[in-house]
Amino acid sequence: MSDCLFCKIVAGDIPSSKVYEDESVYAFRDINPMAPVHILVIPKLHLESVNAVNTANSAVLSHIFEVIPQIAKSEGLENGYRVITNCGEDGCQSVKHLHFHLLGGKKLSESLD
Ligand code: DGP
Repeated sequence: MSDCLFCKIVAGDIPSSKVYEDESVYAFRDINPMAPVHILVIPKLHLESVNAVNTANSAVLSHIFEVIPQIAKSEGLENGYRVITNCGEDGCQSVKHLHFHLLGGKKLSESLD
């Protein structure tokens, strides 16, 4: 989508600190890190949120969850990590392109709200 920030990052039109890329997935460091390691893992395909996942596009989701442990390992997160996706207004989703926050590198808060 031409006006989507993360589509522009995937296209290289906006610079990012790339951590991983393959044919369908892109991962880069969050501009406002909430933990020592804070990476955004996204499908290259523009999906607005988890609400846009369906049987026609869900293969990229399983692939993302194959990739996340590889990234976690390469980032040294042997002691664990957290994966979060925010959805919609109440979920405080600010960028309307499906993304998974990969957080780690410290003992994270038990609170999820
Ligand atoms: P969310 O609130 O779940 O929609 O998270 C969006 C995240 O995207 C937020 O943690 C900050 C990050 N972000 C926003 N703009 C940019 C950007 O231009 N570059 C990078 N690397 N991250 C961004």
